[in-house]
Amino acid sequence: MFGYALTTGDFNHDGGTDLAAGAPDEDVGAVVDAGAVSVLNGLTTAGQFLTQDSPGVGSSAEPGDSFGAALAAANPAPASTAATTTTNATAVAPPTPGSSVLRRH
Ligand SMILES: [Ca+2]
Ligand SMILES: [Ca+2]
Repeated sequence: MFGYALTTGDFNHDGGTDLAAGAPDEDVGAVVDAGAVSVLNGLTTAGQFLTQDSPGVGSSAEPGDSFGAALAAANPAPASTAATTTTNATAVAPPTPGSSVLRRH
């Protein structure tokens, strides 16, 4: 279910607000209900498709993970940002089951 959870933030620091949309019942390959998060850039047509298999997410896609069921945006000051991947938005360790935090860097 695309858009089950939504959050916004300027994840790539380009000045435009971006939209993150969770799809917790998305299958990742053969992994049922692993979940995924799509990040839509507000200024360009570029986007990202994140699953728990994506670099920097810190887990792997497993059945029933429901990644993207809840989303929160974290926008730390650039100087304090710890970039762990080359992607613009990184979903980090979920504070609660099924949730995820998108952190810009
Ligand atoms: Ca942006
Ligand atoms: Ca997992």
